[in-house]
Amino acid sequence: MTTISAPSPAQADGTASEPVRLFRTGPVAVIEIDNPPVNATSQAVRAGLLEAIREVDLDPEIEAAVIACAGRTFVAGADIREFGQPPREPHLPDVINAIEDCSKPVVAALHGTALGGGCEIALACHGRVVDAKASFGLPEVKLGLVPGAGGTQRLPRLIGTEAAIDLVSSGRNVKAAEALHLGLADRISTGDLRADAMDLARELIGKPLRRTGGVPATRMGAEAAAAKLGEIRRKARGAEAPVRAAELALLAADVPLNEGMARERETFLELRSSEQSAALRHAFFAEREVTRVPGLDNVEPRPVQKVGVIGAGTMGSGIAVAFADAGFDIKVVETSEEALAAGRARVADIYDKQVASGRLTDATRNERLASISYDVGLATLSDRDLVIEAVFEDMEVKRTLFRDLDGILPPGTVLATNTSYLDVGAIADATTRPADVVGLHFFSPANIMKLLEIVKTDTTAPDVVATGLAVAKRLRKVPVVCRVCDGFVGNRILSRYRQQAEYLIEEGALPHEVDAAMEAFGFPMGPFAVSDLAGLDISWARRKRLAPTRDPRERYVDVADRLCEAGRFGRKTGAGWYRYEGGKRIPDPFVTELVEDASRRRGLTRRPISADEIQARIRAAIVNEASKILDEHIVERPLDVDVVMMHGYGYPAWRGGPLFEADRVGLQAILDKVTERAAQDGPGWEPAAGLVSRASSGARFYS
Ligand code: T1G
Repeated sequence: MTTISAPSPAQADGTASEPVRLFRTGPVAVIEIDNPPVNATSQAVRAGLLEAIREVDLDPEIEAAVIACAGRTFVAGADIREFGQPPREPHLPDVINAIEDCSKPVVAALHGTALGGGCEIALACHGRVVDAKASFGLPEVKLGLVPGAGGTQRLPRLIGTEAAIDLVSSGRNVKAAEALHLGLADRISTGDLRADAMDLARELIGKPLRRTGGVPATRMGAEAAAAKLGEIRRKARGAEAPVRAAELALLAADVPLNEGMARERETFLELRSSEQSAALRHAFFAEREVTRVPGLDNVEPRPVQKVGVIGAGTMGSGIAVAFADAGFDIKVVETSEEALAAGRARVADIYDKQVASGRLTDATRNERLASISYDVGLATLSDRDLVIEAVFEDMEVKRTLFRDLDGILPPGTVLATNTSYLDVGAIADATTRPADVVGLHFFSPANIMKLLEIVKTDTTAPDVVATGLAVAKRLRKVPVVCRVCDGFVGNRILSRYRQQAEYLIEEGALPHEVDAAMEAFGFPMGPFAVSDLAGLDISWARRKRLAPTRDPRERYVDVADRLCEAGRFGRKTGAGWYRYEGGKRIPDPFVTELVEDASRRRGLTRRPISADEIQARIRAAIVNEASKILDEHIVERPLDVDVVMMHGYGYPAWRGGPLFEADRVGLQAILDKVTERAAQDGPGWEPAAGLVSRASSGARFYS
C-alpha cells in the first residue's frame, strides 16, 4: 500500500503497481483500490486495505476515510480465481472487521457493481454513498457459496432479516434507489461520488459511529422462517447454497456478530470445496471463455447499428425487442399491413408488461418503441448493416427470401437466419454471397433467453462470425459458435433427450414420472411439460418432414404423433402430454392409454422404472450425443456444449453442464449405459468414438 500526501497525476501514476493507495487529502483520507478488471479482493488488495485502515486509525492527522475504487466498478467480490488455492492471509473477514472497528468514520463510495466481498466491505463501513447507476449484491449463491465475510450477519442487521434473506438466497442485484429504500445506502450521489462520500465522512467526524455489527437483527417468526426456507428450497431445485445462506441470515438474530461470522465462515469453506461450487465456478468462467473463439482473436467485426428483422411473429418481435434494448436502430418488415400491425402489437405488449411489473419506466419504453420502425416489403431494408429473418421454418421459403435479399442489400450487409434446424449452408447457397450468411439462432423469448447459437457454414467469412460475436456482446447474450448440423448443438441434443424420454414411457414410466425425475435432477421443467409449452405441432411438422429419410431400423415411438392427430398440441390447445386446467398441468388417462397401447404394439411388458434409471439413461443420451458433436467438430470445446445446455436448455448450472458433470460421474459408467441402450434402441445410439476413447484411456472432457 502506498501513501500519497496530496494527489497529483504524476505521483499517482508512479505508484500504479500497488492495488491499494492511501491519499491524504486533509482530515478525510481516501483509500483507493485499483485492481483491474473488477477490483476483486485478491490477497494483495486485502493486505493493502488492512494496512491502509491501520494507517487511518493510527495517524492523528486523519480524522476519517473514504474507501473508493478506480476503474469501472467498486469491488465486485473476492477473486474467484483464488478459490481453487489454499486461503492466504489476511482473510477478508478480518480486513472487514478492521474497517468496522476503525476508531474513525469510514465511508464507502460505491459505483458500478458492489458485489460479494465488495458489498460486505460496504456493509462494514460506517456510511455508504452510492452512484445513481450503481448496484449492490451478494451473488455468492450463484457460485455455490454463501457470503463469507460477514454478509449474512451484517445485512440482516442493516436492512432487516426478511429482506436480507431475499438478497443472500437469490443473489439478485439491488439498484441504488432500492438500496436507499432498504437502508443499504445512506445517500445517492448525483454528481461527484468521492466528494459526496467525503462530505458524509466529514459529517460523521466526532459523532458516535454506527457499527453495523452492533445493530440487533430483527427475528422472524418460526413459522414464517420455516415457510421461507421451504420456498427457497423449492426454487433452488437441488442447489444447496441458497438454503444455507438463508439459514445463516436467520441466525443473525440469535447470536452475536463474531459467533455468526464464525458459523458463516465454516459454511463458506465447506461449500467452497463442494462439487456444486466447483461446477458453478466452472459455469461462471465458461460463460466468459465461450466468447473467445480460437482463430478469431484479431478478426475485426463489421460495424452494425442498423438492423432489419424480417417476420414479426413471436420470434421476430422478441428479436426486435432484444436489439432495441441494446440500442440498435431496428426496422421490422412483414409481407402485409395486418401482419405488421400484429407484430407491432406483440412488441408493445412485451414492453407494457415490463412497465406494469416495474422493470421498465414509461420513458424507457417510449424510447425503445421509437427505435423500432415498421414497413412492408424487403426493399426498405437496403440501408441495413445486418438483416435477420424469422419467417416460417421452411427451406424453400427461406431460400427464396435470401435470393430476394441478395438482389436488394448492399455489399457488406450481414445476412442472418434464425432457423432452429435447417441447413444454413443450403440457405446461403441461394445467394451470390454465401460468405455473408450466418445463422443467429435465438431462443424463445428472444429478448430474455441469454443463449445465442452462431451457426457458421463452410463458407461463412471469419469477420461475419466475429460480427455475430460482437452483436451478441452488445445484446448481453452468451454466444456459442458452432457449425451446421441438424439441430445445431442444443436442439440436436434435445431431440436425443426427448427420444430417450419417449423410450422410457414406452417401457413403463409415465410422462409425469419422467418429468418429476428430471425436475428432481434440477431441470426447471421435464421434457414432456416443455414440449407442451413449446407446442407439439412444431416438432410434429419436423418429424413428418424427416419421416421419408428416417432409418426404419431406428426405434421410433409414435405417441406424440397420436396426440397431434387428436388435436392435442399442448398448452395452447389445453391438452398435450397433460391436460391443463386453471394453468395447472394434470396427468391425463387419455395419454396413459396411448402410452400403454404403444407398449402393447411393441410387445413390451410395462415395468416400474425408478427416477435413478430415468436420470441415468437421459444423462447418457445427452453426453453421448454431445460427444458426437465434439467428434464431428460441430464445436471445438466441451465448454461450448455445456454453455449451450445451461443457458438454452435449463441444464442445472450447479452440475456445471453435461460434460463437466460427466467427468465427475465417470465416463466408463456413462459409456456402459450408452452401450447397454445401443443394443436396444438401434442405429443412431451407438457410443460416440470420443466417449469410448476417453473412457478407455481414463481421459476426461476437461483436462
Ligand atoms: N474474481 C475474478 N475475476 C472476476 C471476478 C471475480 N470476482 N468478476 C469478474 N471477473 C473477471 C471476469 O472473469 C472477466 O475476465 C472480467 O473480470 C470482466 O468480467 C467473500 C466469497 C462484475 C458484474 O460473483 O458478476 O465475493 O474474461 O466479463 O459483463 O463473500 O463479472 O475478461 O478474463 O463478467 O461487465 C462474488 C462476479 C464473488 C461477481 C462484471 N462476486 N462477477 O460483468 O464483465 S464471491 C461475484 C460478475 C465473494 C465473499 C465471496 C461480473 C461483473 P476475462 P465480465 P461484465
